Amino acid sequence: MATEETLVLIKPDGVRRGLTGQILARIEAKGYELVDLKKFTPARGLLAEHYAEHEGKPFYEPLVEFMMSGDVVAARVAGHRVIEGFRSLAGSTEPTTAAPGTIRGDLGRDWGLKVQQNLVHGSDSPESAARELGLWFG
Ligand code: IDP
Ligand code: MG
Repeated sequence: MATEETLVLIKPDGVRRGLTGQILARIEAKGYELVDLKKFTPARGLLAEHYAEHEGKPFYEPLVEFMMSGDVVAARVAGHRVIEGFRSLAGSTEPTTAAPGTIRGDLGRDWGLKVQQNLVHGSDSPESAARELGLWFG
């Protein structure tokens, strides 16, 4: 069986705050493999496809604007059960209540904005991972 892969994004807040290395180090320290990495400012079209499931929600436009506001680091990450494992490392969506010990719980906070700036994205299922890796890594 091929090793499972997931898409991790370090969002613009993580890159701007200089947390890229710390976040990637947590992934490596957990034992997952960084297969490929790229850094660029994503275009609206890519983000619209990536976040299609959220279209129409109140935070959708702020989310897209936020994600276009600077460079993102995209990582192809591999390992047995990495999809579930990275979601566990990341912590829950809302950084105020994300568990301490997680990326969002240790390094994130609520800034009182229309969208939660919560440092990272991780694919949430094998179907999402395949779709998102195709979008970001082609
Ligand atoms: P996830 O990143 O934990 O999987 P999703 O529900 O997929 O969370 O939402 C995508 C992103 O949209 C979140 O990471 C966060 O940045 C933002 N977001 C989600 N729900 C809300 C909300 O209720 N208010 C503000 N921002 C939100
Ligand atoms: Mg999600």
